[in-house]
Amino acid sequence: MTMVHVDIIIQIVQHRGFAVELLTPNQVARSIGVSEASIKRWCDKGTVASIRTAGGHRRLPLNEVMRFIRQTGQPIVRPEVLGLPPRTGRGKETLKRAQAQMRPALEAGDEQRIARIAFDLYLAGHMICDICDQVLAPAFHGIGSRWQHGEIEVYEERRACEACMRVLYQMRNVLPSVPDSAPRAIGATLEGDPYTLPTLMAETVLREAGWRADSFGTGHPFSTLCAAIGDVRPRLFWLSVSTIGSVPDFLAGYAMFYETAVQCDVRVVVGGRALTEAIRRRIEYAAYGDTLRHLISFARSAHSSA
Ligand code: B12
Repeated sequence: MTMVHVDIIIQIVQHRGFAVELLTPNQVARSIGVSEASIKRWCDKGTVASIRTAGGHRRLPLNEVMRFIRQTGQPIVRPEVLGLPPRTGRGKETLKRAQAQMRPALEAGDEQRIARIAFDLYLAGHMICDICDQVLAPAFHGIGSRWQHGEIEVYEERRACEACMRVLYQMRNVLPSVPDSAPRAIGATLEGDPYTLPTLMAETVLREAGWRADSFGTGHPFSTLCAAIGDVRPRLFWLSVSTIGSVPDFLAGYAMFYETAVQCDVRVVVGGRALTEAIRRRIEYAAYGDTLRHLISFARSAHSSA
C-alpha cells in the first residue's frame, strides 16, 4: 500500500488585523507544478506579491497565490497543498454544470464536494455573487421543496446549511485583502429571522467587491441595529429579510430604523424572500435587490459616487 503524505503546513500571520495564510515558494511550486526557481523569480519581479521573513525567506500570502492562479488560469496540480479539496482547479467549470451538481453535494453534506464545485467556479473566474445566486441559492430552493414533499429529512437540510457556511468562510479566506481605507458595510437579519446563509453571502460578496463588510448575524431587534449604525457609521447597510412575523411591527420598526440610517448618511439595501412587492411599497430604501448581484451593482455605484 502506498502512503500519501500531504504536508499542509501553512503559516498564519496577522496582516492589517486579518489572519493571512503564508506559503513557502516550494509549496506554491508543488501546488501548480512549476519549479521553485520560477516562483522565486516571479516574487522578485512582483508578478506575485510576497513578503520576506525576519531570516530573509520569501513567503507568499495564500490569497495572493489564489489571485495569481485565477488571473493566469494556471492549472492546479496539487490543490491539497493550498488547503483545497483534491481535484480542485482542473479546467473551466461552468455555472450550468455546477447547478446540477450542487444540490446532491449539499444534501449529502459532502463538504469537500461543495468546496470543490464552489472553488472550481471561483478559479474559473466566476464572481462569488453569481456562485451564490445561480448555484447555491437554487440548490437550497430545491432542498426546501424536497423537504416540503418529505423527500429529505430536516437533518439533511440543516447539515447542508452548516457545510455551506463553512465553505463560504473558506472562500472568504482566499479573497484579496481589503485595505483599511475601503468603504465599510454591515448587515444582518431581524429578530425572528434565523436565516444565516443570505447575510453571510452578502458579507462574502461585498468583501470580494472590495468592501470592509461584516455580517452581524441573525435575529436583531431594530433598536440594536440603530445602535450599530450609530456606532459603526458604515456607508452601506444590507438587511436580509427571509421571514416576517408581524407585518405592522415590521413596518413600524423599519420606519424608525430607516430614519436613523438617513440621519447617519447610511445607504440601506434590502432584499430577501419575505420582502414582497406589497411590503416594499410601504417602506423606503436606497435599493432593493432580488439577488446578490444587485447588491454588488448598488455597492459599486455607491462606492464610485462617494
Ligand atoms: C435552510 C432553511 C431553513 C433553516 C435555516 C437555517 C439557517 N441557519 O439559515 C431553518 C431550520 C431555520 C428553517 C426554518 C423554517 N423553515 Co425554512 N428553509 C430553509 C431553506 C431550505 C433554505 C433557506 C436558504 O438559506 N436559502 C438560500 C438563500 C441564499 O436563498 P434566498 O433566501 O432565496 O436568498 C437569495 C435572495 O433572496 C437574495 N437575498 C437574500 N437576502 C438578501 C439581502 C439583500 C440586501 C439583497 C440585495 C438580496 C438578498 O439573494 C440570495 C441569493 O440569491 C428554504 C428553501 C428556500 N426556498 O430558500 C426553506 C424555507 C424558506 N423554509 C420554510 C419553512 C416552512 C420553514 C419553517 C416554518 C419550518 C418549520 N415548520 O419549522 C421554519 C420557519 C423558521 C422561521 N422562523 O421563519 C419554507 C417557507 C415557506 C413559505 N411559504 O414561507 C421554505 C421555502 C421551504 C419550503 N419550500 O417549504 N428553514
